[in-house]
Amino acid sequence: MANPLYDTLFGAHRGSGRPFLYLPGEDTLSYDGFLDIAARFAHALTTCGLGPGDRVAIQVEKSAKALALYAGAIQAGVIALPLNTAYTPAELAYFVENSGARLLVCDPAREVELAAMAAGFGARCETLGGDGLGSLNEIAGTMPATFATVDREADDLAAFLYTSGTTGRSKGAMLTQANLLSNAQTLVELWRFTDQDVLLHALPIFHTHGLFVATNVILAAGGAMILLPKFDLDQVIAALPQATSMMGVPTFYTRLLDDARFTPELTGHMRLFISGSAPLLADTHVQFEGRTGHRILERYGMTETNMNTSNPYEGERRAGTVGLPLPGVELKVTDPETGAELPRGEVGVIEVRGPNVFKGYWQMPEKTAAELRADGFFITGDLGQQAADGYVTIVGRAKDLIIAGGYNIYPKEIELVLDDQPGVLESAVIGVPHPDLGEAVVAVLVPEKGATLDLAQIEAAVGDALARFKHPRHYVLVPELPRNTMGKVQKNLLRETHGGLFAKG
Ligand code: MLC
Ligand code: AMP
Repeated sequence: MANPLYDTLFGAHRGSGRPFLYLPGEDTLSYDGFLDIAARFAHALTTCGLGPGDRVAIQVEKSAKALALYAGAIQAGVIALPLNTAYTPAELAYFVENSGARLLVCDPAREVELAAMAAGFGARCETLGGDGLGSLNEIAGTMPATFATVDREADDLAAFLYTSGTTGRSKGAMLTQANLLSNAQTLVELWRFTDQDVLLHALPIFHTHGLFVATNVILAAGGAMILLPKFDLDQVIAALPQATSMMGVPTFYTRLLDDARFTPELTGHMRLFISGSAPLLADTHVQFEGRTGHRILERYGMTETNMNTSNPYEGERRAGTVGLPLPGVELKVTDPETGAELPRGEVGVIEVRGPNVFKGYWQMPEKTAAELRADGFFITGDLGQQAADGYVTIVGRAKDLIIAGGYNIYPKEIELVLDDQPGVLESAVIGVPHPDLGEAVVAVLVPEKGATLDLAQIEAAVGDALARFKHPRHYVLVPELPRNTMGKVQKNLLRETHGGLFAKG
């Protein structure tokens, strides 16, 4: 095949006459209509000077056109770099510079603040709004609806997804065509997706879950999606009767369970509910089954590896576990100190190897070497155990990471900003249990001797530097941080002390 990812996910549906996107309040978009738009975007990218292997940074609202831009990039052999719409200009500047993107596509409302930054890094800036309008759309609109698909090898890069790290510096995870394709095909089979499926899609499309799991799986199956701009309870409940399946982060399911309209009558026709990106409490799993009769299928993945494990479609969906390694994915649990494989049942770091595992971090060979072993095993940083019958349970994290509403937040990134503020001697950022988001960010600050902290100024500085979802929801002032004999801050003690901050009631 000339371009395995494009040909399989997109090109194969030319002439199928099937629907692809149901867009509430708008006309349904067929695969053919979608592929026409994608081809126009492929031309637009080429017209903007991008060729195979170049990067396009994309920070746009969720829409059919945004998905078509992703498809067009793959067709043109351009590496797509989707970015969270919450990122600040300061965060975006890092991504554009680090990736060497030749084009930044942003919302028309942000063009003024971003164009000069992009130009500073030699990148062009074009726009695409949530309504599908913008300068890139205007260029695309003048282009033909067919495009000669650019040849790509399975090992060529298809996308970069930036993921923060424990050092506070984001890394571009390089994903190949084969990474994305193999995972989508495995999941279609495992989860029994067909062209009769209609997936309720309320996730953002700038992360693995919404783009490479939800969208790619539906594309590989030739099914359709109800594309909602975001998770909105009323819209989700209104759309459920037309759907056969849904994917979401645990917050989606706890919010649905909190709503009296979420009944067995509303969900009786559904084939499948899937959860991932953050731990689904066993209690939520049980409550969900009690309410709807459906057992949520929980799976486990990450940016660098796409999906690693899943509970079975048929067979036991075991609450509190993330199921079994996917076909073709090897999983082992190792000693965090020595890297030696541990016997089944023991807790250690989860490592995975398979066609799903990324190629490394963009231009960061030392960081790649620290996490991706020479033998191909990726060290996930998640702590877990595998039972004798193969089921994997995640029990914690070796990495200092907070997951709020399915978004990863690395404390170091926030601590670096806080430590820079006037009067702050040092800081420790922790995640504490939160009834809606799973975890919420709390900043523990130690003022310099005699200093009075100006929290409004600190919040403003955090606001300039970091996306809203990373902002501490609460600040605590303490005279000193608890440390162990090695001088390391004992965040577990801070979590114990402040764990009840957001308790219900
Ligand atoms: C929004 N806010 C968040 C937040 N989402 N804060 C912390 N964590 C989040 N996840 C902020 C908003 O900016 C807003 O700020 C305030 O919280 C209230 O917003 P909201 O309207 O209540 O939030 P909502 O828009 O409903 O979003 C919550 C959410 C959303 C859970 C629906 O965050 C979401 O769709 N999450 C999915 C993330 C995801 O797709 N993760 C997959 C990563 S891939 P203000 O200004 O109002 O105070 C991955 C691999 C894998 O992990 O395995 O899948
Ligand atoms: P990201 O790097 O944003 O893709 O996030 C990946 C991380 O999310 C993993 O390393 C896990 O810590 C977490 N994660 C994903 N799925 C699950 C799950 N089902 N249960 C617990 N944690 C999960």
